[in-house]
Amino acid sequence: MLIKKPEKIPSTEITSESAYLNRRSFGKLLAAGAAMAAFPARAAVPVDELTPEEIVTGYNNFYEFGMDKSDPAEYAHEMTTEPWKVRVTGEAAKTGEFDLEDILRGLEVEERVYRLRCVEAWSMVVPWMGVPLKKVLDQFQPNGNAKYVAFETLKRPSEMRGQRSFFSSIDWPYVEGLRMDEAYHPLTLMVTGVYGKPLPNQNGAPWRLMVPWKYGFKSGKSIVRIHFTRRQPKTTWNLLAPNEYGFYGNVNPNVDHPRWSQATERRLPSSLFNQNRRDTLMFNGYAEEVASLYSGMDLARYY
Ligand SMILES: Nc1nc2c(c(=O)[nH]1)N[C@H]1C(S)=C(S)[C@@H](COP(=O)(O)O)O[C@H]1N2
Ligand SMILES: [Mo]
Repeated sequence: MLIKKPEKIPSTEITSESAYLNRRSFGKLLAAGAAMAAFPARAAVPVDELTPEEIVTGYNNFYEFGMDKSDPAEYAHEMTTEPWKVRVTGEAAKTGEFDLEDILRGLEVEERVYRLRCVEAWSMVVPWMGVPLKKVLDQFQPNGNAKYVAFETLKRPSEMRGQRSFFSSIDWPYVEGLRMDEAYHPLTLMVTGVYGKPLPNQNGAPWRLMVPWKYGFKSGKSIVRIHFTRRQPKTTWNLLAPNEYGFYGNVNPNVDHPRWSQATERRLPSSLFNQNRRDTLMFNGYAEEVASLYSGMDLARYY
């Protein structure tokens, strides 16, 4: 995303307010969506349609396997995902190395349909399967010094050809992080599947983060380390281009990327003739649920 400029953005199209998609049971989330739909900001409230599975699993960002959108689907099968160990470190009572199986044992997998908004100004609607991150983190009993949590992706150049690439300027492993209150928010999910199936490697098998109100780059894939820390962690894209990618990465139509507008997005499938462009919503449409996390913060400064 550092390398490729998105195409020019026409600013004319009037688009829609989105609502949660009612697929199966979302409990509280569905209730929140229904409440929002009852008081639409605009007249028409079309329900988001699911992005076709072949796009969700065929158009990916996973730089460990290359920079083209088709590279992850082509090469991610070279990554071994079994067994999968996760190292837990830092400010918590229970640290050490754990089998992913043991971490997930007994946790109920839910389906959550979320919009995914990439910082490159395209978006999808994806039926993820997963467990609330809170249920994962609680097991390790983070202590009072844990103000942030960092997530590290697998670093294994022998199986990840993008990590061997001369063209990559990323300092592997890929690291992302959240404030603890963001991590504990009920919308924040550890994803283990999509479209009712185990997560394909190109989407971050065997488990990846999904924080639906943030740009996609905040949701690291193929996580092997969880680190609780007192200090805001250094994160991959922020290190690479601090003026373009902040620590927060909250979806915000009012704060443009230095090289392009964030006011609108192309909802995939999108083509040259039908871009399927729509307005980008504050916090990707999840403001009702998450805006209070940032009250009093200057979001133009903490982008
Ligand atoms: N480890 C890792 N995680 C990553 C990325 C990456 O390159 N490496 N790309 C991010 C970006 S920019 C986006 S938009 C989403 C894309 O997720 P998807 O391919 O499952 O749609 O993954 C994010 N997680
Ligand atoms: Mo992205």
